[in-house]
Amino acid sequence: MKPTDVVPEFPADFVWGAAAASYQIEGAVDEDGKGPSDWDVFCDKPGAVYSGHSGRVACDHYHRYPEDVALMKELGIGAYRLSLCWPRILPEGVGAVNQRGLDFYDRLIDELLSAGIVPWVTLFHWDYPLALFHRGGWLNRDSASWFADYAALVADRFSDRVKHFFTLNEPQVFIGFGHHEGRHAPGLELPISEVLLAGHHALLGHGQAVMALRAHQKQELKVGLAAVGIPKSPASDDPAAIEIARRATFDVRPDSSWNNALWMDPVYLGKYPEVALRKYGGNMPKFAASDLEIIHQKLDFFAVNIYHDEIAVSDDASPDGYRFAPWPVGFPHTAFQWPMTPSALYWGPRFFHERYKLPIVITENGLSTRDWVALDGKVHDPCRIDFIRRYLREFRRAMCDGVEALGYFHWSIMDNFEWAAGYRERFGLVHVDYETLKRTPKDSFYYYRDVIRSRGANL
Ligand code: IFM
Repeated sequence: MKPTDVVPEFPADFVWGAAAASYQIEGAVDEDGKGPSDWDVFCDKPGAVYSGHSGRVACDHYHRYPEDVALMKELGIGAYRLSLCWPRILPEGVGAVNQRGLDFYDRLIDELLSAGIVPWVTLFHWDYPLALFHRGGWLNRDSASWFADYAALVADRFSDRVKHFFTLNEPQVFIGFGHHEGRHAPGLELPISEVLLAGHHALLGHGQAVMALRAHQKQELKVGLAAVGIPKSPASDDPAAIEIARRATFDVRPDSSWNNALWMDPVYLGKYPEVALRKYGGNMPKFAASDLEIIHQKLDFFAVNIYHDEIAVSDDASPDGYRFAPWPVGFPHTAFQWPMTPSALYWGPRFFHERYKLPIVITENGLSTRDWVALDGKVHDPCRIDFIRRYLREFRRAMCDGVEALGYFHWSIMDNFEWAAGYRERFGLVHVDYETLKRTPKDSFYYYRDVIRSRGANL
């Protein structure tokens, strides 16, 4: 696919944003009454996290948020996607409320609003209350109600000032990595039937949380769920190739929770995909039909985190009729070894919009690079500039081809704790020196600032 040569401006009301998540930047893991999360203990497990890193201090955003919000203001973003640390607010996950935790988010939200930045709040971005893990976590069906009670509390406290909410971030990852592959907290390696059960409860929690948010809203809220989307792109513009890619995008792999439709269809269409029922067979959880009614709440946008795609090509020898093309030798990859595939921001929005018929918000997109502060005191990250340019041109092309899109959040506003990869992977527009905690805007920060200012005319 060739990017379009002329990229028109993005609409005036397009939301330009950047994102981060509580455990990845806040630090202060045992301050002001916060309870422990599963990530706090997972990081203590030898070998679980690169070089024994943890989110104990992270970017110290908990104390330095005024400086970070000032940087966001300088960047010119209209919105910042943050997450709330559930055990900071409810140390045991349910029950007693930690006032000082709520106060922190009050301060942060007010600081954002006074800088003219709209907070888009994710309820759960992986730091799960340890006390609830001890009660079975997402494997316990009650987890859905625990999550909904937390959502109600959040709406009571913040929805006078926060209008945009996401329930879950990337269920594929906290269920897949966390409960199947053991690579993330809580570090479980369960059989697929248990994994699907935990996933079902998480989706039920999403549905109940949407209901709770709306029941407790102080203004009309806009609510979504931020799943990972790994689109499968066609190898050419040939309609048959596009059809293979479309089918592959919504296919499921029987031994893994890493797919799109398993998570998206129940939420947006009110049913598990037929292909999931067929391929998972008896491993699918048993549940009452009313569960799907709860999961299938009306949402205001289709939020999706897209980093790369895979190229699906026809293959008569495969039972599914396709396979993924290998990347050619020397194909560009990020520091994390993720392929650099701008077409993901064309085909992802196109296929997801076609199937789910909601306006698209890209809630995460970005890359890790090996950045450092150069002798001139600056951080030169030409790869990130090129990445942003290429991906946003493709997103704009999808919009030109009829995809309704509301916004784009770059991941991430600043370098941060990249889960099992610790601080090795730098995803930020702002460099963080983890010894001194000094922030240095990278070259890409200024490039993205100009993208925002020009509404994409400089892409
Ligand atoms: O850092 C993560 C984020 O927490 C969830 N989405 C992907 C990012 C990069 O791996």
